[in-house]
Amino acid sequence: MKNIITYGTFDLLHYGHVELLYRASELGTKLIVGLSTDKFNEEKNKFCEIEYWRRKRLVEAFRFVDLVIPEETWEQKISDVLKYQIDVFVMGDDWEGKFDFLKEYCEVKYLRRTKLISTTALKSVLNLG
Ligand code: C2G
Repeated sequence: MKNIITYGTFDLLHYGHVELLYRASELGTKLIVGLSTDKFNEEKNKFCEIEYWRRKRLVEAFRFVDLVIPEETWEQKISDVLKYQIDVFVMGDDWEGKFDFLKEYCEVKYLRRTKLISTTALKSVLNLG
């Protein structure tokens, strides 16, 4: 078994998110996703269009996602890595270097971000502000 974990909001789920999740899943045998709760998004100063339970249902729908857990704090990553015996922590490279402290516990990989798509761009197209 090779356990992978990644984290995100996955608001207005789009193919950039799917590419990241799929590529992360290809790195191992089990993919766990830490999904930012609505409350944590407020802490991240990130206004989220889609509420947590709907985002959870969407992310859980992918056959290559094995488990979705709530992401409630910045600090939970080390305990998650230990609790779920994570081998590889994965994030898009817009986070390059930000989670290198986890190298003490597992491999850390930053995958190329998918160009020309973002939740922000979708919001402006959908006039969501
Ligand atoms: N992503 C991507 N390509 C895009 C958009 C997003 O590869 N065009 C990746 C991001 O790099 C991230 C993941 O998809 O790894 C989820 O993106 P967000 O939902 O925007 O995640 P964010 O709000 O940055 O939350 O503790 C970490 C945070 O929870 C990350």
